[in-house]
This record gives sequence, C-alpha cells and structure tokens, in this order.
Amino acid sequence: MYTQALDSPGGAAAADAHERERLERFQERIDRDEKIEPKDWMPEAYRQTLIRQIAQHAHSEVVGMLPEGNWITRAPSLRRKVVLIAKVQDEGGHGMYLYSAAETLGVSRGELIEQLLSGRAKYSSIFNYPTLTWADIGAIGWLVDGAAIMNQIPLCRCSYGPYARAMVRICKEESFHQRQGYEIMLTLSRGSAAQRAMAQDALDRWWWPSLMMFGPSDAHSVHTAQSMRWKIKRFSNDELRQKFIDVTVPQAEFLGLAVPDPDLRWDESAQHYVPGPIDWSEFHAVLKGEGPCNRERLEARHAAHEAGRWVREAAAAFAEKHQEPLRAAQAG
Ligand code: FAQ
Repeated sequence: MYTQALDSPGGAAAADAHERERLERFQERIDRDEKIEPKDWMPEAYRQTLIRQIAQHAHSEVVGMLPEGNWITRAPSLRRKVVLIAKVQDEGGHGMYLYSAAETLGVSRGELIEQLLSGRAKYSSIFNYPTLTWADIGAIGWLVDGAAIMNQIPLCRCSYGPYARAMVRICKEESFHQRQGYEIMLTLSRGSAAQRAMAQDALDRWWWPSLMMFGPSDAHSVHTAQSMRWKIKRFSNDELRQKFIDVTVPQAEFLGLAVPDPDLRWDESAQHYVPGPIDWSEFHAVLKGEGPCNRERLEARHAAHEAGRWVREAAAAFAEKHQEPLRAAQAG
C-alpha cells in the first residue's frame, strides 16, 4: 500500500510529510530526555552515528589493553601486578559490553571486529603510543583514564539506553583505574631523583596525546553539533578538554611535576587554565596510521584473533550440538 502511494507525486509528498513527522516526534522524545531503546523507531543517521561511536569506543578499549599489557610481566611488585591484571581485564570487559550495546543496533560483533582488523574502523589515537617505562602505566591511569572518565561520565546520560547503561558500570571501573594510576605517579614523585625523573618523562610524553583524545577542536569536529542535538554527546570536544585541563593541572602541581606546556597560564577572570596550541598535525598523522605503534597494535590484534579462532569454532560447535535435540523435539 505504502509503496503504491509513492508511485504518484501526491503519494511522494505524503511520504515526505510522514517522514518529517516521525523525525519531529523522535526529536521531541530526545528533548524530553526519554531514552531510545533498540526496538524504537530511530532515524537511520542516528543509528549509524551510534554504531560508529560505540564501535570506535569498543575497539579503543580492546586495543587499549595492549600498551598496559606490555607491563604485566614487569610490574615492580606482586600488588602492582595483581592490580594491573585486574585493570587490563576490566578494559577487555568494557569492550565486550560496548560490542553488545552496538549489536542492539543491528550490527554483528564479527562485522565490527572485521572492520577493526582491516583498518577501516578507528580506535582512540592515544593507544598508538608506546609504554617505555613503568611510569607510563601511572601516566596512563592518571591521564588516559582521567580523560576517558571526563568524556564518559556524560555518556551515562546518552539518549540511547543500552549505551548509557553500559557506561554506568564502565565509569565506576574507570575511576578505580584513574586512582591506581595517580597512586603510581604519587609513589614515583615521592621517590628517588631517578623515579621523579621517570614520572616527569612520562607526563611529558602523555600530556599532549591525552588532550588529543577528546577529538578535534569544535571548529573542526564534524559530528558534534548533530550528536549534541541527539543528546548522544552532552558536551563538545573543547568543553570536555577544558574540564580535563582544569582538573588535571592542580593534580600535576600536587605531584610536583611540570605540565609540558610553556604557554599554560591561569586566566583569573575566566577561572580556567589556558593551554598553548595543540599540534593537530600529530593527531592527524596518528589517525592516518602513522603513529609510533599503529602497525604493532593492529598486528597484535590480528595475532590474537587468529589465536582465538579455535575457541570461536569450539563455542559454535558446542552451541550447534545443543541446538540439535531442540530441533529434533520441535520436528517431533
Ligand atoms: N582518536 O567529529 P568528531 C579509553 C575521529 S576509551 C581517533 O569530533 P565524534 C578507556 C572521529 O571518530 C577511549 N579518532 O567525532 C581506556 C571522527 O571520525 P569519523 C575512547 C578520533 O565522534 C583507558 C573524526 O575524528 N573513548 O580510553 C579521535 O563526535 C585506558 C571527527 O571527530 C571513546 O571512544 C581520537 N582521539 O567525537 C582503555 C568515547 N577523536 O568516524 C585502556 C566515546 C575523534 O568521522 C586504557 N566517543 N576522532 O571517520 C566519543 O566521545 C567521541 O566519538 C569522540 C569523537 C569525542 C572520541
């Protein structure tokens, strides 16, 4: 009936009006702060934006296990090793909740992983930097998890229900991660001169990439305006970056470490720290695959995918075996 109506010019106009009305009703639900659930009608562009963001987020969690995984065997004490293993496992778990949230939008986990392995999907730029010393594990917890929390707390209020609910648990775990990182930095900064130097060196290398995690400046962010209208994002990239800087600079001061930005200054009237310019050419190079560890990260994911093939095949065979009696019962 509906397609027949489209055959006439009047029918096409009616279909347009119907579509506009659906879009308006959808936006009204968003404006009332209602959660959108998987079976609700949603504009295709809303669905695609969520798949893109949630998948990029899931890939980031999974690839994000690699820089820290590098230090599990070299953690300086049993306690540090146990905590680091727990943290890295948490990141894997976050990836799994996020892939599940993406699957509610009609895309399969296999498809998303294939996009990551083929290099078509993005993951956070930050995970393309190397972890050279133990202090990097402190800096990742403090700065990278700190930036992740700043970005992700507002996502707990995201308009899409499954993503928002996944973020509640993820944020609780991220705050533990941030504290373990800060504790490592505190220990090093209260330690020997060599340990303090190691902490400073880690801050020097992780500061700017952490600021880049928030994405391009608002002037260059292609998705922010629409994502904010849909309440997928609640703050712009620059707003969140500013909040992170304001919270983190005093933490660096408490550690007795210097933020590696000669232009950084406190603006009394604005009540904000004003940073120097970010080198966006570095960000774009990392996104193009030219960061220090892009190749290594993808190779590690390929190797893990191959190593896990037998597990996926065994799980599929097991599931199939349990389907057989069911099918026989239904046929009988
Ligand atoms: N890296 O228009 P916008 C973590 C891309 S999880 C790579 O501003 P949007 C936990 C963007 O996708 C860290 N690509 O885009 C952990 C888009 O590309 P496209 C990840 C980036 O989506 C801690 C293009 O640039 N967190 O750390 C980056 O509105 C420790 C234009 O950008 C999330 O994913 C980047 N940094 O805003 C794990 C949070 N920034 O698709 C282990 C959820 C931007 O057009 C250890 N995501 N791009 O080709 C978000 O909040 C948003 O997606 C943003 C980007 C803010 C990342």
